[in-house]
Amino acid sequence: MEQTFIMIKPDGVQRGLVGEIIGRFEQKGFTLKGLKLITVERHFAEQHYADLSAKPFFNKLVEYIISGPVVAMVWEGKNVVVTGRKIIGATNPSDSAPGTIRGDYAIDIGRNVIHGSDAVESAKKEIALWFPEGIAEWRSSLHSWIY
Ligand code: RTP
Repeated sequence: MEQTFIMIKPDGVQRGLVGEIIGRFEQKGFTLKGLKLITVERHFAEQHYADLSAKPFFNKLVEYIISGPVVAMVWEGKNVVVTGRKIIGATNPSDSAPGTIRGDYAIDIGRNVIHGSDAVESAKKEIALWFPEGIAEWRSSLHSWIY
């Protein structure tokens, strides 16, 4: 079953949006497979965003991610990578549709509340980076009829 990596960024944690965000993924029908509150070091944030290291906003982005604890999660379900990105909304909150997380809770691209993997391959890499201890296997009996 497909998995994605979702991170509630420091502004989302500080604004008390953790419960709301988790609720949206739960209500959609996805399964929570990994969850932790963690403050990461500069080197780790740089590794997570390595693909963006040439961008002019890279340093600002890294400062933002290490500015406080984040909530790192693994969510599982059919097409969860693409659907997760839809639930999150466009990168720039000015373009995010109302009803999406960024559309409802963010204004500034530099404080856009949440990250979600952009492809199945990057999800695998990000899950391995953020959960080197592995993900415990469990399956809700309620979910057997959803897929
Ligand atoms: P994310 O990785 O956080 O889910 O975001 P994304 O795929 O939607 O967007 P991406 O282009 O990968 O950018 C990663 C994060 O960098 C910050 N950003 N700042 N012009 C700027 O100041 C700027 N552009 C991007 C955002 O926090 C974005 O989510």
